[in-house]
Amino acid sequence: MGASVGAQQVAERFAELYGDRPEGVWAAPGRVNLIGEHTDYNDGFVMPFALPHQAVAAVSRRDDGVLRLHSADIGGGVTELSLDTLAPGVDREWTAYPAGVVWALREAGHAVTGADVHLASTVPTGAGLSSSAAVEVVTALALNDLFGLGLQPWKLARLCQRAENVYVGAPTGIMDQTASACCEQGHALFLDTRDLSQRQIPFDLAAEGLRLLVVDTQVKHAHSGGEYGKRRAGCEKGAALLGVDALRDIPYAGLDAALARLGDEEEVVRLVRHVVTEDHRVERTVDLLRSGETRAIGPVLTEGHASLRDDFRVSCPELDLVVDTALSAGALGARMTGGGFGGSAIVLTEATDANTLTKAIREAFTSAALPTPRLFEAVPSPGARRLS
Ligand code: GAF
Repeated sequence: MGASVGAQQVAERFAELYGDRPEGVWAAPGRVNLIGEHTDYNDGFVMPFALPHQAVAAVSRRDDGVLRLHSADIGGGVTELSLDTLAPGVDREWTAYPAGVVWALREAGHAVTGADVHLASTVPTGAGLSSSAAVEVVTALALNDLFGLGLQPWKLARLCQRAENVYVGAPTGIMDQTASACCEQGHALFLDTRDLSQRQIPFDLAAEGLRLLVVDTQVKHAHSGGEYGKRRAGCEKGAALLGVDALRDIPYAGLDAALARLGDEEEVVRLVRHVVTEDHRVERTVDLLRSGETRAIGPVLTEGHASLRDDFRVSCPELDLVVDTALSAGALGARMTGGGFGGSAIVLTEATDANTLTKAIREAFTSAALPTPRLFEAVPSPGARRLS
């Protein structure tokens, strides 16, 4: 599938389904995270950028308390829901993401009276590239515009996170929704997840003769949901043992002393070490990019992978294979991206080496009798916006 789906095509399908043209068409992208993994629920730093792959929604208002949802990507017809019956933890289907956003908006007191929605997305699902956040954010942005709610993008991201945490029941952080809502073309987003303050960092790899490849292993290990929650709980335990609000409050310079205080809490020690060093890696990456030393971020990305593999333990053999193969074939740096346990890795490379690396990774998967991974170039793209 290509990276984009046309506004016109989505509007036409809407008209077929609902009998009239939509009031508008909106888009919200998936993301890759350059660095800063499993830091967002520790009040830490992250640095995602938007992909060209996006969820597109054609939407019209209704005033009768009915929400109608349809997806071009999932079999089945139109799902019709009554707004009064929306409740957390009930819906286990894809519809929980857009319906959860409507629920979160209404719970926060916003007058959303119903909608007809048709969605089509090119964000790969189950690949750690935030396909769910893209659906949430595009729904929130459309309703924000149509009902004149006047909510800022960061606020929409917060409501989408609430939809995911409470309505869908996934204990995720704020990174993915903020990335989809707030990223800008040609930039990575340096986000402080404590207060949501943001800086757009210019990130134009092509101009520097570089490429960033995304390698979707197409693997999703079944235990991912529960393991994410366990890591989060372990981090919260670490913060409590250390007497801080969140692990963000442990300064890098004070890491050894903090770890010593944790004594024989070995698992917590590993989690704390990852989070504190990862926050530091985000800050190093920002400094390097701001001083024009883009190639020097490669080893920082690779260090981040080792920390996720050995300390945080969220990698898997397929992600390690991508990283090891890319580095042996001359990549500047590589790491898993997103929550882990499958999904995607990113590889920073000289543009001139991109084909060699692609071939080496494909061959390594073939030799290991694994399905061929999906590879594409990640170009920092626009965040959520109205298309028509
Ligand atoms: C997933 C979550 F949704 C994010 O909030 C973040 O925690 C990420 O995993 C790990 O950095 O994408």
